[in-house]
Amino acid sequence: MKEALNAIRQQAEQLIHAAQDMKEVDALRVRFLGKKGELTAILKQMGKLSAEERPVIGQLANEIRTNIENAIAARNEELKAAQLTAQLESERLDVTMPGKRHPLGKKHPLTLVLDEIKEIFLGMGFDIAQGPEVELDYYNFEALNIPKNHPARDTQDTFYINDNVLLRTQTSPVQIRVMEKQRPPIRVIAPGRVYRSDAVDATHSPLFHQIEGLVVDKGVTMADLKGTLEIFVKRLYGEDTVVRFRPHHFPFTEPSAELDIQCFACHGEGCRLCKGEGWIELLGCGMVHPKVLEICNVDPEEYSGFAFGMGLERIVMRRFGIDDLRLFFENDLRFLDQF
Ligand code: 2NL
Repeated sequence: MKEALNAIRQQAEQLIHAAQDMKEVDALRVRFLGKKGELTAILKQMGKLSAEERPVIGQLANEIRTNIENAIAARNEELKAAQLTAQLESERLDVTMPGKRHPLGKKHPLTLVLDEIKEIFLGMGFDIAQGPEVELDYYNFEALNIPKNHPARDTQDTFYINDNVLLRTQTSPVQIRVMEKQRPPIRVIAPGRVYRSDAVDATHSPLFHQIEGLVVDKGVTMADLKGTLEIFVKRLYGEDTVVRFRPHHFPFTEPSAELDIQCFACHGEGCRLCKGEGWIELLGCGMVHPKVLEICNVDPEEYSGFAFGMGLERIVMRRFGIDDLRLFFENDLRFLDQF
């Protein structure tokens, strides 16, 4: 029996030491120490022993049990440590590796310049107004004193959705809506997309951008118009910019004018940029027509106002030397990355 016990000890220790995971170790515990285990099986035969042999064998059996238990605990510790080491190894981070670069987008050139223009007018106390791009004929034309037979209404220029609904051809309807809703004093700019039924080429697009402005209050005069727009132009193009106002005609303003800036390339001499003119046309403006005020329920006897409008694309093209309008709308990253 002594030999049998020693054989169990030897085999158990060997197998436990060789076990590759804790499940295997547990199986060995059951095999040797369990209720139906090998050690128990031997102890069940203790009855056959003599009174002298019994305590000796009993002590040996207890010793072996303790030995096996210790071997199991030790092996489990080893396996746990090895598992932790392996896990740490597999999760190792190289903190010296270079970080992943996330490409940063850029603002679109139209947005860059529009942001500048908004900032200038916000600085002069203007609010920014917005309105629908799908408009009623009434707000786009009728309320602006553009009569039914006016060439600006020509279906060649306007995208009509039906007789009364169209894509706005200017942002003036936004300002008409402001006048309807808000009593003077009014100081707003209305930047946004506008639509004209034009064939696409280097200088035409069916979608482009306009910034219009409107000031209505008691005692607003042409001098306010000239002063405001001159400040705007000098902030946008530089303090030394030379400005001139030239008489013009719009159905919605009276009197009307166009504002030119002296060509910054040739200083008025005439060159390729200004097509020999010496001057570059920048915007249209005028005193709001009394009929337009009346239509919006603003009493022209009490109030007066000025308004202006400009196209964004041409301003941005001159700023960056862009010669083809289509570049703005193609979203070619080789173009957009340059700003
Ligand atoms: C241009 C000229 C202009 C206006 C727009 C306007 C708006 C209201 C009343 C009166 Cl609500 N006028 N807008 C006035 C003068 C000129 O735009 O050449 N735009 C590109």
